[in-house]
Amino acid sequence: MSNPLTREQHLDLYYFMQLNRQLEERMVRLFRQNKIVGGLYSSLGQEGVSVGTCYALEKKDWIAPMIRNIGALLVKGVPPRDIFTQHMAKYTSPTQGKDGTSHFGDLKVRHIVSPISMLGDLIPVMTGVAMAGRYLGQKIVALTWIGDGGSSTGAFHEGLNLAAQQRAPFVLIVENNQWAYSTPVSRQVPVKNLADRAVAYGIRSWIVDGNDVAAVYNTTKEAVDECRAGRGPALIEVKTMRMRGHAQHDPAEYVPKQMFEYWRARDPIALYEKYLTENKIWDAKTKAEIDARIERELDVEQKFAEESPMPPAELAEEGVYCEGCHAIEATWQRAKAEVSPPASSFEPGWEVKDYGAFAEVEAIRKETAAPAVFAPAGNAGGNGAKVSKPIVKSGGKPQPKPPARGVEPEVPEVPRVPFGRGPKDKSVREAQNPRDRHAHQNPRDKRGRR
Ligand SMILES: Cc1ncc(C[n+]2csc(CCOP(=O)(O)OP(=O)(O)O)c2C)c(N)n1
Ligand SMILES: [Mg+2]
Repeated sequence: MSNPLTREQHLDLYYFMQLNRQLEERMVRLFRQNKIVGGLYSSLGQEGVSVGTCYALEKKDWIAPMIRNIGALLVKGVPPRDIFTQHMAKYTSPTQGKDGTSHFGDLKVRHIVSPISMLGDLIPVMTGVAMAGRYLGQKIVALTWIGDGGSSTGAFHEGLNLAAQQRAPFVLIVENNQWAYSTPVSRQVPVKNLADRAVAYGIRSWIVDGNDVAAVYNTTKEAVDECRAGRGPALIEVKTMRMRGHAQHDPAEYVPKQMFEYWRARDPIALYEKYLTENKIWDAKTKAEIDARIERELDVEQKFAEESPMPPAELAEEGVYCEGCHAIEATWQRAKAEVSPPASSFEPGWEVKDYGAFAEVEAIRKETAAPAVFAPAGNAGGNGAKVSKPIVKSGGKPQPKPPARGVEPEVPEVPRVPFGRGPKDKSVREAQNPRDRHAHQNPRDKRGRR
């Protein structure tokens, strides 16, 4: 893990990951005490993703977090009390108790667009933010996250195509945490690497070990720099694991135990602690000081939230629609004349160099030696476009190579299990042992029930 981070920055990454984890652990306790009103989603095991990606941004840049990105909110400077009060629906929360999870933003100071629950919709929205920033001359980058499940929505593909076509300074982090509710990635996507989808949009992509915070930071920094230099957008797939169920109500009994064990041994905070120690970036005393600071800060923030009042009943009628409470104004960082006629005027007319001819396609195919989509059956392949394969990053550790395009990836068979069912459930037993199912279906089989 060689990177240009200073000691302070290294310690910052630890502070934010640990703050993220401790804050969420406290919220789990509050949930069990019935003090959390809304849904509670865990980012246990994914702290390195939220923190490492957001830490690569500048203050002026924009984010739009999803449910497992509390770490990014903390890096952006959102105080833990906002997260506590928001989940407890307190009057002192950013939404004054109108929302029970993380649907809040900060358009003025921290540049945070509120989450949108419809998965994928933040992609076109943040593409718009990126394009608007460029238009206004702000030199900003916009970044959002999407899950493996969310990457199968129409909005994902429409948004990414728009971003690619507009060369928007937009970074998309695809959080491949292996599960979408109870559905494993292999059951909803026929490719192993979600980063491979970037090829379809002609944009650059990376694959990174999401549990290696320094690698996540470095890769995102590279992608952000590319976007700021006008070479966006960029897609980064982070490989990680959702270490809890979808939300508090879900015990995740459908996840194979060995899979949890595998990823538990790759806990991002434990790995980073080891890295800091081995590289002599800290010692036991520094760690104890940071941990104590987190404890102190969270004590104060939680107390504030618990002692805060619930909203007055009358508030339910107010603030449903914006009645002039939000003034949305553009912050111009360039002369408007640059983007107004006559400077912005151009001669109408379109040039299509090869007239879209087949001959040109064949020439590209010969040049790249890549099989084209119109190849005979049994010779599956790409479209001949010159787009590089994802760059695989893991902080110096060897990573399995992504399968060559057109090659069937090895996807492990995972039994299909209905959402929320555990290993003792009939449907799970049947999925794992098909003979049980026949036993039920065959009325002549003595073990079967009629
Ligand atoms: C368009 C859309 N479809 C379905 C849902 C319901 N939903 C909420 S979270 C979720 C699973 C998301 O899985 P993934 O994208 O992998 O994110 P993760 O929960 O693993 O972070 C689904 C299906 C939704 N919010 N929006
Ligand atoms: Mg997922």
